[in-house]
Amino acid sequence: MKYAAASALGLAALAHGHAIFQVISVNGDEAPLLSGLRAPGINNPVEDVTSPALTCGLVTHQSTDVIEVEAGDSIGAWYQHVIGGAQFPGDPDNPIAASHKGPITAWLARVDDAATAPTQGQEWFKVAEDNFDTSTGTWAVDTLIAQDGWFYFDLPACIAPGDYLLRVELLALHSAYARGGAQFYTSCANIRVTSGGDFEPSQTYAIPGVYDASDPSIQIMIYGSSGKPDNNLQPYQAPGPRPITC
Ligand SMILES: [Cu+2]
Repeated sequence: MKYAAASALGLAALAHGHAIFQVISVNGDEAPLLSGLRAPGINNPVEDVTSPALTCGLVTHQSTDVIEVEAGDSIGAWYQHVIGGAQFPGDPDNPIAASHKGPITAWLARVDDAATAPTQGQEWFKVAEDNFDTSTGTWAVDTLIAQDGWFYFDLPACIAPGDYLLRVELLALHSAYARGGAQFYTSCANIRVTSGGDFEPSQTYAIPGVYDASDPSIQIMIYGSSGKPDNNLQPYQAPGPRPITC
């Protein structure tokens, strides 16, 4: 009986369907698993917007590899249910449970050396976001699932050469109707921009610090009058500033 109870608990834990950003790609070239990444080993979300873990997750995998990119490159961030991929063959919650609707955003912080820079105390600016398509009712997370766990964005062409931390945030809103119920899934990547423009951000943001738990993009009921997570087909924008424009 004791064993059976433990198994039932184990299955309940599997049902959460969380995810981890664990591989980066550049123009379709995939780096090895966890190469260049500061990533959590456990797929639990961060729900406290004041937690240091909001920055890059509760980091347990800390690569010192630096991924070389050029401004304008297509960057991919690969989310999977657990480190390495699916939790088991046929895992229906890989790359992430379909319930976990929400936006995905990408941020940069300029650093002296991406291999060794601390995640805390950096000055971040947003470079990309995918929110919600009101015409189709499609969230960024729906697109990620349709692309086998990949979120793609273009690194703006004006980004200046140098080292950066790249932060990717998947924000799951399925329980966000309650304060503190929004789920943040983030890792960061060490990148080196080898050619680009001369962009200098006019404004930067502390992470944590940029968000408030009561932000209407964070505490939000996404289930519309139909009962579906369609935000009543109203526009939605991820929390924080709009991405930079070149
Ligand atoms: Cu989850």
